[in-house]
Amino acid sequence: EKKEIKYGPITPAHRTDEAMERFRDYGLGQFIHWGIYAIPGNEWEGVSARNGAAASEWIRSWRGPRAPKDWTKTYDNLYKQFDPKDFDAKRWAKQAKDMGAKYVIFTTKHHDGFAMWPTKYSDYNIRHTPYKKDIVKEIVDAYDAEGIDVYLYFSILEWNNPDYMSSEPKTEEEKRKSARFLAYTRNQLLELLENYPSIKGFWFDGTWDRSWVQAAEFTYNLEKELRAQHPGLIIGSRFRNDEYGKRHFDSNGNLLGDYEQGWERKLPQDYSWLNGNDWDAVMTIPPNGWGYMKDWSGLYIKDTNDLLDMLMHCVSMNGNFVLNFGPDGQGNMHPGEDRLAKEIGEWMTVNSEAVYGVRYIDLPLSKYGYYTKKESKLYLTVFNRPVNNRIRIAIQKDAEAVPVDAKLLGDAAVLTLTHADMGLDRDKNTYYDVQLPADFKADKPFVIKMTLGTAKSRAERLM
Ligand code: H79
Repeated sequence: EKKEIKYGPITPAHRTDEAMERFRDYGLGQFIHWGIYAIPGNEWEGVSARNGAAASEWIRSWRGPRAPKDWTKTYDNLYKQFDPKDFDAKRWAKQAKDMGAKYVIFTTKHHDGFAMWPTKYSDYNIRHTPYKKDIVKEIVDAYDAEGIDVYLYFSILEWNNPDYMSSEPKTEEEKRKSARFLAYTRNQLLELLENYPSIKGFWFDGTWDRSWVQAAEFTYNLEKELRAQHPGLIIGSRFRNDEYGKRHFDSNGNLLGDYEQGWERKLPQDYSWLNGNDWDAVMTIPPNGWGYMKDWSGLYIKDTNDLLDMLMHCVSMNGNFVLNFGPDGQGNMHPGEDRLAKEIGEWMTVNSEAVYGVRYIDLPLSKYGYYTKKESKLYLTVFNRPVNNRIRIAIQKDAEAVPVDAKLLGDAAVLTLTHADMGLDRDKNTYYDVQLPADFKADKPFVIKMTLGTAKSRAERLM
């Protein structure tokens, strides 16, 4: 039964305007978590704030065994040391470009409340650090210049703001505080749009507390206001909830905002879970930890093949894969991040055709890798190469389009493609076998590119 909802979605499901089509084509994005948490780098006095899956941007809250006695005060004064001598936004933008990222999401303000732009609405901002300059502007300008779309990460919650509360305001005093905090948040968001008009969207966070959830009318109106000020603006599903407190999706199950933000450090396993919605998945390189972590030792660090697997998993289901970087307090990426960015970029140079602008294709799942599709081209990115070098493509018997030729990306040679009708599920499917040359060497995943045509056009080609 459909519920009457006052504060449901403002934009239609599956927007078809140019800005949204662009979002849909990105494939790969970069996330950057940078703030004053980069200074401790997940440690107090050389000791990790949390063993195992530590999130370094949470150090103010998670404390750790060697935190100073007044650690929150120590933390709130770190901005006085923030002076990243090596920071060069152009260098980061160039690196992102070389990696193949089509968009970047940059932290303007995390849960600690520190603003990386010189906001008029709080003194706790970059202007009052020794660095002084507007970091958000430097990022926006540098990435714009590389043709990489910019999205701003913005956390609503603020640990150090006396006006912020996590619970629902009850007393008159609390209601005044809450109203002040909402007005402040509105001011900051409008300020970001005014200062950085070239940005394409927002990635919201920290919206789970009751103080925000109870403000459904306010947040609904604010979303309208943001959209009115910035046509084409793309907003994720974490921004707000309906009047029943339903977050991400309203009480009728409709997506709130333009893309689903539910995939943080995890990926959907089944295409049907996504309900046709646009989405992104954001991923850390260590198990957890978005801000700079000095010490990666003892943690499982994802390697290039892990990340490419996740990238193809996402794009094969119409999602964008956003890989996080946590630069240090001087403005340098972690050396491990530099290496991964380079390796992903090298792979993308040959294979990005299977990543950008591709769509899901309804084929029986392949045990070799992931399918993507663009117009009449079908791609299979192979992660698991069979010992007989024969890659079997199963296609539904009633499919209108079948592979009519095959080659490898980065290699001009035509591969042998044979039709076979003797597979295990042959009542439903028919099969096309691509034969890899026995002397073909690959130490990375590789992409088989096929043209889709009618079975008849295939027969004619073979004549
Ligand atoms: O910025 C990175 C993390 O610091 C941030 N999001 C990424 C992009 C992040 N903040 N919190 N979390 C991730 C996880 C939070 C989980 C919880 Fe809750 C918040 C547990 C309790 C409060 C939300 C509400 C999830 C469960 C209840």
